Amino acid sequence: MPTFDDIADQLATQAIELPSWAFGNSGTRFKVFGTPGTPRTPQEKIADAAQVNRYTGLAPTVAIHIPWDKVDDYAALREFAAEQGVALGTVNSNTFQDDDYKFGALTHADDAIRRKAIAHHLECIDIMDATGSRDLKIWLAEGSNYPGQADMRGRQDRLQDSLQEIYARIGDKQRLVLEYKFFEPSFYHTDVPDWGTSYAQVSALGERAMVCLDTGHHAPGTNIEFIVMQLLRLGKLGSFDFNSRFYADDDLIVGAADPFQLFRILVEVIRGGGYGPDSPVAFMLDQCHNVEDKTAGQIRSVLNVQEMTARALLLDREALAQAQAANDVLAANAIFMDAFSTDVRPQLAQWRESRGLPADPMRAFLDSGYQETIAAERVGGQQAGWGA
Ligand code: AOS
Ligand code: ZN
Ligand code: ZN
Repeated sequence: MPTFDDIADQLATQAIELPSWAFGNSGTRFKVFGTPGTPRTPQEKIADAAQVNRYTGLAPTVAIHIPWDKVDDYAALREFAAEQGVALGTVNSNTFQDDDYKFGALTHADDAIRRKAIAHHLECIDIMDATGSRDLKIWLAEGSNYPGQADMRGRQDRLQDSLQEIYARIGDKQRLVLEYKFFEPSFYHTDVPDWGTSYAQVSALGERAMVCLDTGHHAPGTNIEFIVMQLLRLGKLGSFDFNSRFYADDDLIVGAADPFQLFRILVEVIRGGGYGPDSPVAFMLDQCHNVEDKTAGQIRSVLNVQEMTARALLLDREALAQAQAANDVLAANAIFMDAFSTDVRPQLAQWRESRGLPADPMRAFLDSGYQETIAAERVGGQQAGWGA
């Protein structure tokens, strides 16, 4: 098995993008609870995200969401982020909160509505130009609730037409990532329900169009690491939305519900060349903190990803390959489980200190008094956008 020293440098390149909406109040359709200190502006969300990076060194970028993070001057927002020590990352579009999109947006049969949805994405790309963002992330809430309600085939064709127009405006150094989700808010059919549909749609666009895999967007029991392997094999895994779940799209802290699944996913990411500074795979979080403090919740999340990455890097791949070749089922499984069962926390603490970071980032953040300060200063924090 490799030693911790063997993997230390690889850990140094880890970067996890935080979603601005994780810092806003969120909840379910039953209740959105307010948390003291919740940001009131995009700038305050970015300031909180910068705290996560300050104590962990793991989160150098913040994803924004349009219109939740709409401002007059995006170049100034970019400047503000830089002053806080972070950069603006992925721009997320939104076609799910407008009455016009009740029966679809990029798939709508009415051309005027489809054009409006395309125009929104072109505006997002203008924003990316100003913020210096690389990725446009598209998640579509479109679909139908009842058999017979919609012409699924026609919608698929219109989706491709719409994406072609959006992709034509994507710059040379920019990318389009298309997220899939098997249900919700539509319950009968969803227009981009699975990786295969996303793959088919983005493959028809070109090489700067990729798939976004949200770990909460699969049917229970789905072997997500298999999908990770396949998309990496096909060169089309663009990004992750990491979170964890017990039931559906719970958006809980990554690694909380099923740490072993996170480990298995990261093993395939590393195996397929999806980890490291030259990899095309963006690690992002897509989470909501409904009842816990948000900045601390984001710190817990990135630390969970780091811990599981370290364990996955420790996997003895040579020994595993030998056991696999010999069809030694139990030995192969034991090698796999040895890496998963390794407690890397003491070594990670030392590793952080050797790089000028607090050994215990959570403790350091809690001791800093930041949470108490924002709780006292900020009154009337913003809702993330969900659960209204
Ligand atoms: C929705 O279920 C998706 O996970 C989206 O990725 C995400 O939460 C949204 O794009 C935020 O705008
Ligand atoms: Zn997502
Ligand atoms: Zn989701």
